[in-house]
Amino acid sequence: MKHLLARKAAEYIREGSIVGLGSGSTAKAFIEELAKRVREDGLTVTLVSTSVDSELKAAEVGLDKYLAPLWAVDRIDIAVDGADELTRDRLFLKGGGGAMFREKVVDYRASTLIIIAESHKLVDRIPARHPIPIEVLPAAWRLVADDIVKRWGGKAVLRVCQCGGKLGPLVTDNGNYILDWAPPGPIDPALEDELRGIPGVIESGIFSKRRDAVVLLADERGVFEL
Ligand code: ABF
Repeated sequence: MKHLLARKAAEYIREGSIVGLGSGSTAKAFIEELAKRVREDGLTVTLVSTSVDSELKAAEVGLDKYLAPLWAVDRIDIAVDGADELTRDRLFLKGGGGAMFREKVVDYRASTLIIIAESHKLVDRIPARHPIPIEVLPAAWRLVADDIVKRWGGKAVLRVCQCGGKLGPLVTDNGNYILDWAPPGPIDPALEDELRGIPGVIESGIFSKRRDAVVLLADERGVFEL
């Protein structure tokens, strides 16, 4: 299903486009399908990535010569990214894989944003099944977690990983930590800005400002646009 979605999204890419590469397994499928289009249709593109992981994927499938650092481009024509949860009115929850900060930098600037997701990720309210990821300054994680829980309730925990054989905080591509916050109920989209108002918060996985995104979903019957 991820490849069906990825193939459909790859059809949107035009010659000469500056393309934002999302992160996660669905975005990686897109990178593979884009590589096929570049190979088979002789397409020339410029690629900016939202994570080291996606950059490595692009290099692995032969797209390395098209990669550019973010600072080298003056626009992003189209970005293709995944999501952990999404609603019909295009509120997205992202960051399960930890890359939401650069995803937001790229996705919010793209002239066209395409979100590709399997249909089970469509939910009535956010969050439904996942906590809300919040990227924080490492030194401030405890204070930020306390502030959030005091103000809105729920539970906020530091994301840890078994990295290099040692259990410790997960460090993002930007050198920060992530809090996973389970609020007591559904969130208001205004929370995206309110969270950013807390000193020490860098960015969250709440994406409420791309109501114009093209959303492609897939189930066993195929791909359809939301
Ligand atoms: C990315 O896609 C992340 O923000 C999100 O966590 C993820 C979804 O991953 P997957 O496609 O592997 O389900 O954009």
